[in-house]
Amino acid sequence: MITSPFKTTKSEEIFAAAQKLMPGGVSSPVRAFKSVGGQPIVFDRVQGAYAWDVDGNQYIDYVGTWGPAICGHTHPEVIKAICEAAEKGTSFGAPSRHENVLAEMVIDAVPSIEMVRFVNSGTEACMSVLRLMRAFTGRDKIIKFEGCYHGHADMFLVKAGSGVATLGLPDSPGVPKSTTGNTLTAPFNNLEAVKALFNENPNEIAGVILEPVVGNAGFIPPDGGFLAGLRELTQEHGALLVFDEVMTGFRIAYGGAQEKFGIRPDLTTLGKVIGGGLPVGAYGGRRDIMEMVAPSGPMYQAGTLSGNPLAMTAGIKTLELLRQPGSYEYLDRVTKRLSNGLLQIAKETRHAACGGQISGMFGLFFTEEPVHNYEDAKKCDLTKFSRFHRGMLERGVYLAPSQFEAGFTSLAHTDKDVDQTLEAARAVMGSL
Ligand code: HOZ
Repeated sequence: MITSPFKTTKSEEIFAAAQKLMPGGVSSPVRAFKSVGGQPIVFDRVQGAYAWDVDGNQYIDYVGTWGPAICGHTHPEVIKAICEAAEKGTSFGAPSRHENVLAEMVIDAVPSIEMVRFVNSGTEACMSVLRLMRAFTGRDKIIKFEGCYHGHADMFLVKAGSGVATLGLPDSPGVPKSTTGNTLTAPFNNLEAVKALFNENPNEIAGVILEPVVGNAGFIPPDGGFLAGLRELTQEHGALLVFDEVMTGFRIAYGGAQEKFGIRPDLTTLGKVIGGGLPVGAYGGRRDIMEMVAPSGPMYQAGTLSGNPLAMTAGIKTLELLRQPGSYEYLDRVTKRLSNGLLQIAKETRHAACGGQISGMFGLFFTEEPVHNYEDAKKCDLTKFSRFHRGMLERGVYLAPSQFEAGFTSLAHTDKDVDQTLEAARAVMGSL
């Protein structure tokens, strides 16, 4: 916790220099703190549940490098495995047995995955899966949901979440209308809207892609029956159901949202946790669909660093740690205490708020009404969130710098960390 006066002189110096070197001073937009104001904090190191900035401030970290750090940052066993693997080479560009091991672990864990292809990021996984959806069905149109984010490939930058929502950007310039013309959108949790799109576009829709629990418009779980309804509708119309489990995969359950909710999609995208903190993505699903991917089949997709031995090794060790009995029970218990505690404090300090958690993924909105979709999320009090964010930062709690991002805990977060976080929240909400 930060006890001495909060100083950020070095962060400011480094970020000022960064702004002359990189657009907005960052390598990815949300981390620039634009929507919450103030300067971003420049990190020096991370370990367990904590991050330290270049000025020496220590934070309880609820971003966890945006999800991958589910075992805690720099877990000694993950680091040891990476170092040992690095001795043998950092990139092969050839098959390695690490790929088999991680592929088997993914196939065993994720109910719908029979075959998997490794790529380098969630964006890459989603753009590849989209090509596969089209190749397999021979149809061009897809349905996505407002506020869901499937990476920054052109055809997904339509009413997207994450940084696009955070910065309040219209759909991005540079994306030709011809590229997004086949991307249809519906509000999350609205089956009627999806039905209408299927009826208006008979035999034209390749599939429906969604984050089964939205994490890129804040944390928004599916209403009862929504995922099952999508499964039925897609089957009825000969379309594919695709779960983007880049965030939820191995996070809300070892087998992801599809295990948690008992719904089997046709295809799934993964990222974040399966790379244990190194750059990885993956897509997988039914064998008959995956066999369309080159060189098995004609749908082309490739990558020099795909299946990278260091990333595979970090992923394998991370999944081994997660597989230990009690991991998900622990994540759920700690995160529930955090989430319930935040809601209780909001109530006591008379701030309208709603939120929740599933296992180690959580969210909090400052709003009167429940949040079922992106439109609801946009009605929340963004100014209050910014002030809350700043106050927490100054008290040593690092939250995602956007109302439109989920929070993440890890196996390294303790009850004491939660107590300290709630103590900080009480002080901040009391002063808003
Ligand atoms: N798209 C990431 C979270 N949804 C943000 C990544 C980053 O800014 O580092």
